[in-house]
Amino acid sequence: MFFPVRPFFAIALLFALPIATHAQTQPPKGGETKGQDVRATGKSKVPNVADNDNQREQQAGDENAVMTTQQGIPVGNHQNSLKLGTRGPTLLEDFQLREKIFHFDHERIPERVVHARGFGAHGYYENYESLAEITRADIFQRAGEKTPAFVRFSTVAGSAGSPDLARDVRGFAVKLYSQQGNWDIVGNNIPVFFIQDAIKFPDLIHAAKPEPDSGFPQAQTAHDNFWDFISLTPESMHMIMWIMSDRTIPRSLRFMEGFGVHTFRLVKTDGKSTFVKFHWKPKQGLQSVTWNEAVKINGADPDYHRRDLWTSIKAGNFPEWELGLQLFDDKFADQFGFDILDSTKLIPEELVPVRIVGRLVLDRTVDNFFAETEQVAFCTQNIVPGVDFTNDPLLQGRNFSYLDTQLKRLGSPNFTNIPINAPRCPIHNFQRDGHMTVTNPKGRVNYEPNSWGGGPSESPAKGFQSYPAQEEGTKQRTRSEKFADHYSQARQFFISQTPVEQEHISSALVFELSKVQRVDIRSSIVSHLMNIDSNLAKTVASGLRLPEMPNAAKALKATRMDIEPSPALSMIKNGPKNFAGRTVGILITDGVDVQKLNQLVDAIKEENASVKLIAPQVGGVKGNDGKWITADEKIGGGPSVLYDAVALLPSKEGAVLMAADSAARDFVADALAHRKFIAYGEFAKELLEKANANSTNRSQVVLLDQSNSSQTFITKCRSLRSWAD
Ligand code: HDE
Repeated sequence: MFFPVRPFFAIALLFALPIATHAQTQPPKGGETKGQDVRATGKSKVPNVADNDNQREQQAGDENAVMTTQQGIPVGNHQNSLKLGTRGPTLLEDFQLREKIFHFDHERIPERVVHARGFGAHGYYENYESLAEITRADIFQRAGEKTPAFVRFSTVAGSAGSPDLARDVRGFAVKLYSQQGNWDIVGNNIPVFFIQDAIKFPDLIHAAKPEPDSGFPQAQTAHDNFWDFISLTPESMHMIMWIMSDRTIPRSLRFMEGFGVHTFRLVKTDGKSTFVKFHWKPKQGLQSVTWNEAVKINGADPDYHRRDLWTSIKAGNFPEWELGLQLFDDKFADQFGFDILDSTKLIPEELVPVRIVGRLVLDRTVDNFFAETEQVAFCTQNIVPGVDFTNDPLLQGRNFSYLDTQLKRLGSPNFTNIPINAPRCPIHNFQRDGHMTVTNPKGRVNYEPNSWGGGPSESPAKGFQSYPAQEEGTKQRTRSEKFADHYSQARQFFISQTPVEQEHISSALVFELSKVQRVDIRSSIVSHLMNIDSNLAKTVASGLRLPEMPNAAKALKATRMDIEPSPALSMIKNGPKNFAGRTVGILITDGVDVQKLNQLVDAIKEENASVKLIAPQVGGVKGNDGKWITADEKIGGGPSVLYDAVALLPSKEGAVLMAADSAARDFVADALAHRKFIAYGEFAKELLEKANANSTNRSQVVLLDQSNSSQTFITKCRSLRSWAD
């Protein structure tokens, strides 16, 4: 039996040792790589294999526990079902077989109706300062206190097996296991939403999901039904600007912001309330990929985001976000031109600054994907004393939906007892029984009040108290006047972007609408764009070759042209200041200049970035010092779209081979087209020019001719992409 070494192990080796010392003169032999999955332990373990009935089977020994059935009965033979003779029919009495197949048949639970594809990790929230002057929420009382957290990131539209780089909003759901119960901030990586009222959510999702007759397209909004719904829902225009921007194709889950979206309340001990919007700001800085890259990443590595999060946590590069609060009072709310209860609007940071109050660190991967990531059940209704809802009609609807959906998915009201969902503080109540009860309450009392003198009772002082907001009005199905401006903030978002980002928005719109077959839907979207920015509308119309320019859509409220740009809304203006956490893919061949390679690797590691070595074969190459260097990927298996920057270090002979190899030429051509920084050794010039004429004259390309040129390359990499070329 051959257990291949996993890529993580190879990477771990690469970082554990400098290249020169780790190199050996011969390629590693197959036997040296034997072992079980080493991702978790880093240790390899050869199973206890014994001969049995002429078959090689694993048997219990010193290291392995005795296998049992679910009932605890020790298993004597796990390779064969019980048959009559060697070739006879299988016997119904084989309880082992029946139990195993029965369990397997029921391994799946319904996937989430939205946000089905997700990835989670454990960590903690650390509070920087006491916020007792704003809220009584326990986690905010003491500086330096850590609260355990679990975060699940997700896409929205695709099913559980869809690719990570779909153009889509990302879910950013945080469960905080506070001493006063679980608090879930179930947010997204975009601060606004498509619709203003929860009653439209099923329509939005039906329109976005695969069309009901054909069952496609999967994980894509580029189809008629989605854009038809959008063209008839002008309140979605602000969100459309965001989803057509690069925010919906993040480079990594580590490089995106998170937002609570709705306005909530923080309530302090004396009952005073402050409105709040929650922000998660990535310490790693913001970064996205281009659409062409996203499409190629989906083919090369559909698990790109989850693999990135998993490997960086395993490598000890724990991603961090700072929690920011936008705090404001009723006076601000009344004066603000938009309704703070309208989730299609944001409050510009220039108007209400974001106050940083703590950090969220993800430092532990899950042990089991199903038990934790799949079974985690977020509910917007999970709030703690000191936090409260507002009347945002979207939030009010969500508070029903999440509890309801968990029952469908997890099958029992006892889902709160599953370890990932269970609070980490004492639970005392009389909620009892039901499917899958795992608690075993003692005694006769199961109601309150009782005169037996047992059981918990309420505490007005310690317990949750709803903020006593004054409410009155006529029962009606209408929206507030203040929700009516659908275009002004869409415009503000667009004019806050750099020209490169604006170009990406218009290209995304052209791409998506080109997949829409009905010309009237394309034209209708352009008519909405006219209310946002006439140049954007014209660019999209000409990109679609619309037969004629439509009139601007009829607006409930005219777009405000006086709103200033908000620089905080641009990703490029808020990129990282360094290259930490990013990856350089280095193309090497036999005869690679080891000194140059080591210099480059050192400079990259100095920046807290990482390296992947790509070679003609995954087994590796022999350096110019005669020693062996193990590769992480084979050329073609590690296209440049998987890396943030690339380096080309073929030997003279290797360069000739690479220039004739289409995968190597694509490696370079893509890196050039995606404006990545490229370092190259003297022999790679021809390869670069084969991929794109005159490419060596571009400022994104750095010749590694002196010892400090590795540093020059890394310094350039800090701006992530060379948009100027
Ligand atoms: Fe959700 N949403 N949503 N949503 N949502 C769900 O709950 C819903 C909305 C968000 O990683 C579901 O457990 C309604 C806004 C995230 O497990 C469901 C409305 C925002 C996740 C549901 C919204 C979100 C969900 C599906 C309109 C950003 C994934 C499975 C009123 C602030 C959580 C589930 C995870 C999941 C309903 C709108 C974020 C059906 C009715 C706005 C991050 O309950």
